[in-house]
Amino acid sequence: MKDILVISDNEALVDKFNKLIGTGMFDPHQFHFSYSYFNKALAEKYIGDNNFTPVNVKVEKDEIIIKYDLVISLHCKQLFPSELVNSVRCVNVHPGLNPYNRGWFPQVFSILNGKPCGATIHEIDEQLDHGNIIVQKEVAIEPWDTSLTAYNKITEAEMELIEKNMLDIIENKYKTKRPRQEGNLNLKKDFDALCQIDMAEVGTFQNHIDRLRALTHGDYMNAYFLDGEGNKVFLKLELVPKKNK
Ligand code: 0FX
Repeated sequence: MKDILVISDNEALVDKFNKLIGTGMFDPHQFHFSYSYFNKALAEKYIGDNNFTPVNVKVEKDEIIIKYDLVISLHCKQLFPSELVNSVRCVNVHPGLNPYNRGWFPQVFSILNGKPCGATIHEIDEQLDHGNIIVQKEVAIEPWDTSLTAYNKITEAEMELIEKNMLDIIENKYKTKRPRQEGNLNLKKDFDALCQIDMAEVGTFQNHIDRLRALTHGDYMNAYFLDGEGNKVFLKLELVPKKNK
């Protein structure tokens, strides 16, 4: 039996993963779940839960290397140190279609730059969302998609990939392929910069609609402009597609 550490900062995905384990598809005793040591929301909710514990991958890498045969990052917000990725097989479930728009919130950037998006499961190397690809699925972005509707399709694709491929991943029975190019990388600071709207910016309606739908994601307050007194005014877009019969 292989001991597997799943590290995630995304509670919804952990719930879905646990439901899959509950179907009897995997041995539940193989898995231990952790979240990032700085994730206050999960710490408050799961304090005292022995199967969902905080972890600092840099500080605890030696213990992880000794204890586990496989580490799965299921949207873990820590960068794995080189020593860890070079000593244990580490696999990342990523909400983007590598190598396009690697890094932060891929669908936001795909709406803006038109690069493909989807879900990828890949081996982790020393760079962000960069290692050899195990499996991936493209998701179409429609002109009426917002960040949220695109993201929902992507997380569905991620679960589909997990369901179909996780047994082979656990057993190390898969072939990988190298990403066909380096692609591009976006960081949190790139997303933060997008959020401030310059009211004097000139562009087409297409540019402006794309910017606002890329920053529209449920209750998140992303896009804003500053009023005359320097206060932020947040905005989001509603798109209502009406199909011809
Ligand atoms: O867990 P996750 O879906 O993914 C993020 C990165 O995009 C991913 O590349 C990385 N591997 C992973 C560890 O972290 O992120 P999230 O749950 O913080 O956000 C989900 C979506 O919500 C995001 O794609 C866009 C939206 N969002 C999130 C925040 C925090 C916003 O629109 N505004 C926000 O401030």
